[in-house]
Amino acid sequence: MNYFEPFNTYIDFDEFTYEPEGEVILRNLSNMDYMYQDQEAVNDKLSEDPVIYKFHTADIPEEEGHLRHVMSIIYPGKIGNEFYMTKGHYHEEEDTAEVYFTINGKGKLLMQSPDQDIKILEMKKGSVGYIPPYWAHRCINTGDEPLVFFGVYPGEAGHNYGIIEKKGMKKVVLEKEGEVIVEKNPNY
Ligand code: PAN
Ligand code: ZN
Repeated sequence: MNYFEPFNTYIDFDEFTYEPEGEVILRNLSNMDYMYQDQEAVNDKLSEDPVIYKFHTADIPEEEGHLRHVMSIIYPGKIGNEFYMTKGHYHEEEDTAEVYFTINGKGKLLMQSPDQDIKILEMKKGSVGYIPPYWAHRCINTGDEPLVFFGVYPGEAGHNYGIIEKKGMKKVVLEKEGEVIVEKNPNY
């Protein structure tokens, strides 16, 4: 049998580098412009096209038995009054879970069940958020520094962005009068 070789990855807790880098995916505003509420604010920022987040995925087979892992960095910022966030997804294999360990910053881990229940966990340095099977998950950076987390999920999980790309999630996270508030998504 050909055994997969063990390996280490090194995370720098100050610089948020990931070594070896793995596959690096950058998501700019133009990759998710339709996901923000305030389309005027989107249009104002599109020429600048800021990087909203990036993530490094270690080079591991997308197969049952393996544990894929990732370091994600969501930059601080807002589009209008809506905080920078990840696209969010369900897993393609819906009965697969995930763990998010926060390394830096603060934010919210917004989850939605197939029955449209919403659960929100606080993310802050040291929090280990458990995303059970079936729940869609999105991270929102509500702070003023990068929100960085390390995530681990089963190799076969896959990603299903479709429903959230079409409808968004039931709640949005905004800043109003200096407060972080969670509101019903008016377009949902
Ligand atoms: C994470 C996410 C990563 C980027 O690795 O894929 O944070 O978020 P989006 O995939 O929503 O753009 C994960 O949850 N993997 O399953
Ligand atoms: Zn996931």
